[in-house]
Amino acid sequence: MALQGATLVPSSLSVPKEGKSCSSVKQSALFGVSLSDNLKADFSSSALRCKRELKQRSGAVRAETVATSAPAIRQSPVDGKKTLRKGSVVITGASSGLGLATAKALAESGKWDVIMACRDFLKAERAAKSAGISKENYSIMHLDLASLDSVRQFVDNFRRSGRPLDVLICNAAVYLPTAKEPTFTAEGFELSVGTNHLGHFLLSRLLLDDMKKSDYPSKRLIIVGSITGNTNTLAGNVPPKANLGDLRGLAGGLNGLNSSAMVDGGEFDGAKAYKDSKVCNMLTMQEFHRRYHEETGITFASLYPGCIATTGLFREHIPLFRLLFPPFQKYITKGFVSEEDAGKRLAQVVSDPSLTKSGVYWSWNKDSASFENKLSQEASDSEKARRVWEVSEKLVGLA
Ligand code: LMG
Ligand code: NDP
Ligand code: PMR
Repeated sequence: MALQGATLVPSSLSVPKEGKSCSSVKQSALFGVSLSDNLKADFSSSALRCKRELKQRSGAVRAETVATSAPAIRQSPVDGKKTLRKGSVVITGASSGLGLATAKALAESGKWDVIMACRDFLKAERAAKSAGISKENYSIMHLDLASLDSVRQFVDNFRRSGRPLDVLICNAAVYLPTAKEPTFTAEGFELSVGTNHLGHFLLSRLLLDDMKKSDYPSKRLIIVGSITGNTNTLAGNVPPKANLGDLRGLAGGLNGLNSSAMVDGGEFDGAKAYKDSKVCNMLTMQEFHRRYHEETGITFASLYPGCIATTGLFREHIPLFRLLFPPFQKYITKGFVSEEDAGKRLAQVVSDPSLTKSGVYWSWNKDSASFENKLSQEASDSEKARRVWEVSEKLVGLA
């Protein structure tokens, strides 16, 4: 099918399960994939082409098991050499900042077909073009995480496209630090937690089935976290601090009417809502790991990519903040990282053979070396993770 890649890999190759059976070096070599031109040409980056594909394929491909149609590794009948197709990675919020930089890093590696899951198609197309991502390496699909209908529609469209799913990156986020009153998603959840956590929760729960079907050697589900949700750090102690409390607001539906718009049931605070949403993200990753890692072999991971002080995340902040924040992070905290470097970090979590450990929250030290970071007490509380999971399931209609 469309995604069949062709390259030379070691014939001693075996399919690793969570980095146990296949050595890093082998896997790294194995990922050195190049695609033949006719296969590259099959990958589209335009909306029209995407729609045409949908029309042509709808029905027929709907329930196709992608793993059988696009085996990750094939042995050539001619010379017996084993080949690995390109990986297929979905990145939410790839129209700017970290998501865009990661899309670029992965696309440029030549080893990935990048599906940019974005709410604004034209913006995403322009962003991909101006980042210089070449057409054959990406496509754009519509996804608005602030609408659970849109999430379901995305999953449906993705399945109809017949593509395999090897890696999912839950990256998109909104941050509303200056909002005085809460705003809401289509279903009436406070916008930050609704988008950053609940939208991704439904998306990843649904797409888990698709990932299970993929026979790609190293499948990964990555949820972007942050230092500011971790109160075991200086940054996590800048007020307002993250705190999910007893989840009474979340359990009430975050609707700001008969329940608080905040997870802990308190007064609305946009900056806190964002930090709370990141705690939910990091707890969800760990709960995924506990529930599904052994059964599926999927690597579940989160990360703090560094302070990318120049991204669109701060678009709602006051101009003075936007002016001072980058130099503050660069020269004072020294936590600053460029969008490009942050994209490379996230790309490592996607495909570096040494980062296959599941249940980990990755960070990078001053020399830009990755390490397993420690989460705050709340962000590593397994009982809270289970409750966030269960309450979220109800809110998104999975339970
Ligand atoms: C809240 O305010 C807002 O109310 C909320 O709406 C939301 O925006 C939220 O997190 C976002 O912020 C919080 C913040 C406002 O208040 C504080 O941070 C007060 C400080 C509380 C102290 C935190 C306790 C943790 C322990 C701290 C120990 C102190 C150490 C300080 C020393 C740091 C260095 C090691 O604050 C602001 O909005 C200020 C904006 C901060 C970013 C810019 C800071 C500018 C500093 C000057 C930079 C100059 C440029 C450098 C140029 C270098 C040239 C060589
Ligand atoms: P950006 O604002 O640059 O990127 C956020 C992306 O999310 C954009 O593409 C945006 O789309 C998309 N998005 C927002 N709402 C929705 C929605 N409803 N549906 C679909 N997509 C949506 O911010 P960053 O790149 O900084 O943030 C990316 C991730 O990195 C976030 O998870 C953030 O929490 C995390 N992070 C960022 C740090 C930083 O310092 N910047 C530090 C630590 C973590 P659009 O372009 O249409 O607005
Ligand atoms: Mg923070 C010591 C290091 C450090 C780091 C790594 C960050 C990251 N911040 C640090 C320190 C401080 N910050 C200090 C000392 C202050 C008080 C002056 C401070 C303030 C501050 C503000 C007002 N910082 C912020 C804000 C924001 O609005 C950002 C935020 O909280 O968004 C939720 C932010 C951030 N600081 C960071 C990072 C990574 C952010 C971006 C938020 C994120 O994505 O989590």
